[in-house]
Amino acid sequence: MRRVLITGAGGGIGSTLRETLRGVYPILRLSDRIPLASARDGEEIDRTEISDMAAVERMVDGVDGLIHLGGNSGEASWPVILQSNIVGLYNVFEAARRAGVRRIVMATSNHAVGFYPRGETIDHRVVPRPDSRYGVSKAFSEALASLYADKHGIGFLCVRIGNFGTRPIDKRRLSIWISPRDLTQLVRIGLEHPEIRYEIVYGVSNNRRSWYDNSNAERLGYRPQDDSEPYAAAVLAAEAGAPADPIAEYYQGGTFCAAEYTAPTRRD
Ligand code: 15L
Repeated sequence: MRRVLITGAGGGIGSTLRETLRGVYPILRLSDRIPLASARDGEEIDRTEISDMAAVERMVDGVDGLIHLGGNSGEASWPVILQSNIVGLYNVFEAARRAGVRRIVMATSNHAVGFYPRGETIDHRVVPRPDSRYGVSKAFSEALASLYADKHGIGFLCVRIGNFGTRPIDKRRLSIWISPRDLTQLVRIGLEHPEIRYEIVYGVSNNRRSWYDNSNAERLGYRPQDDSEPYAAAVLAAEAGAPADPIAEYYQGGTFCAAEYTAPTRRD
């Protein structure tokens, strides 16, 4: 990997990877629709709105590996999701194919499978159960990645990211948290592992309270260093007595499941 592109490089995950991947590859190309801090040694700065195919073609030119974090990172109206996460995503994969990009690490999300109950442990083989329009767009990204892997031979690591941060922020996130160093490790596996064709893994640390069987990531060499448990007592104490929505509490996707919920009976 000579030139690695990070889309959405101005977001929380992107700006962290800008630091943790600094010097790992000869050139990091950093792209976002918002302005980014100026390029340092070994960096290139790009400003692209991914719904604009001509701009996306320029963005991927000369790139060997791509980390796709761009698009909308939460629930939004259908027109917003459609532009950023469906049209924009298609543009990135299709332009990458034309440009000969060999590897893509796709930031998908726990919300592609958010309607699995918290009582169930799920692995990388379960069918999607999206909990939002955003979750549907992430399930779409996994399907589009599968097509580009099978038909065009691009290697894909689809990482269903839980919640990224320096610490878990609430009870739900104790089960899905991922630390910066663990996500960096997973992203590097996605770019560097010699045998990746199409893989789905969970982007979570080694959390004792995990809802995931992440054996596929382990098979690829992932050895997470962090666990949310040392934060658990403080997180739970801060939440004690707070009113809980029964739908949000029941499902892994939490409030993404409860939002706009109108089903008369719960599907387990
Ligand atoms: C996600 O997929 C979002 O990008 C992030 O903002 C959080 O909402 C996270 O899921 C989560 O579930 O905590």
